[in-house]
Amino acid sequence: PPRHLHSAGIIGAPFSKGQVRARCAVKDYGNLVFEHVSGDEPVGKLKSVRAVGSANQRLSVAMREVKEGGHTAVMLGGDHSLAIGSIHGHAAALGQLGVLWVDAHADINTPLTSYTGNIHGQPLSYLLHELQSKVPALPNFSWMKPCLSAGDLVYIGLRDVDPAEHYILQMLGVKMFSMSKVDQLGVAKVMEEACDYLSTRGKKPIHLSFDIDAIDPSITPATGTPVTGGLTYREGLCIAEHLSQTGLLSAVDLVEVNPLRGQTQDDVQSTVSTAVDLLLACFGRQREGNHLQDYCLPEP
Ligand code: HAR
Ligand code: MN
Ligand code: MN
Repeated sequence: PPRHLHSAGIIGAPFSKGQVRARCAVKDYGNLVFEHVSGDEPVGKLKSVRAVGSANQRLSVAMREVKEGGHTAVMLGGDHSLAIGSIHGHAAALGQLGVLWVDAHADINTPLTSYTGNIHGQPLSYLLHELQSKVPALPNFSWMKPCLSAGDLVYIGLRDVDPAEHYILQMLGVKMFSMSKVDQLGVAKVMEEACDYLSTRGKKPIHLSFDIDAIDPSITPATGTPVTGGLTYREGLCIAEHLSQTGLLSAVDLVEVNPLRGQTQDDVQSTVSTAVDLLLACFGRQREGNHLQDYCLPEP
C-alpha cells in the first residue's frame, strides 16, 4: 500500500468553542506507547506472548486511570487481545462487570486449543475465572488475574466458532446470541434479553467489547478476519443505542479496525465511518434525533 497508509499521525482536538453547544467532555489520554519486546520467541504455538502481555499490562493501568477519573472509557484498537488489559483495568477500578462481546468470533480459545496461536482469538480464556486452570502461566502475564465470571458474559454476532470454543461455551453455559439467534429473534429482542440477562445478577457496569468484524464485511471490510453473514449497519447501531439507553455503559472497546486490510479507499472509509457511528450511538446519538434538555424554541 502507499506509504501514507503505513504511518498514521493522529491529532486529537477536543475543542468546541467555534460553536455554542455543550458537548460530551472529551479527555484525550493519547496513544499508549508500547516498547519493542525482543527475544519474543513463540511459546509452543503462541505468537508474541511477551509483547501482548506487556502491552496489556500498560493498557490495564491506563484503563484503570480513565475509569478512576470518572469517564466512560473508549479503547480504540488494535486487535482484540487488548480486551485483556481493557477489561482487567476496568474491573480493577470498578469491581465486577457485565461484558457484552459483539464479534463474529468467540475469542475464547485457550493457549492450548488455539489452531492459529494468535492471542486475539483467546482473550476470554485469560479473563474468565472458570478457565483459570486451563491457561498455563505465560511470560509477561503474571500481573493479571482472571476478573470475569462466565455468568456475566453475553455474546452477540457469533458465526465462526472453533470446536474447542463451542465446547467451552457449552460447558460454561455462556449466554450467546449467534447470528442465527439474531435472525430468529431480531436484534431489538436480542438486546432486551441480553440486558435482562446481564442485570439479573445485579446492575453492574457494562463493558462493551465490539469487534468490527461482527458487522458484515460488505460494510466493514477493513479488518483482519472478515466473515460473511454479519450484522447490518442498522443492527450494529441498534446494539449501541440500546446500551447507551441503559445508563450502565461504562467502557467500550472498538477493535480490529485495520485500514491496511481495505482493498480500496472506500473500503477503509466505510469501515472507519461505521466504527465512528457505533461510538457516537454508544454516547447517546439517536437516529430519531437529539436535543439538549434546556432547549428553547426561539420566539419571533
Ligand atoms: N478462532 C480463530 C483463532 O482463535 C480466529 C480468531 C479470529 N480473530 C478475531 N477475533 N478477529 O475476533 O485464531
Ligand atoms: Mn474479536
Ligand atoms: Mn472477530
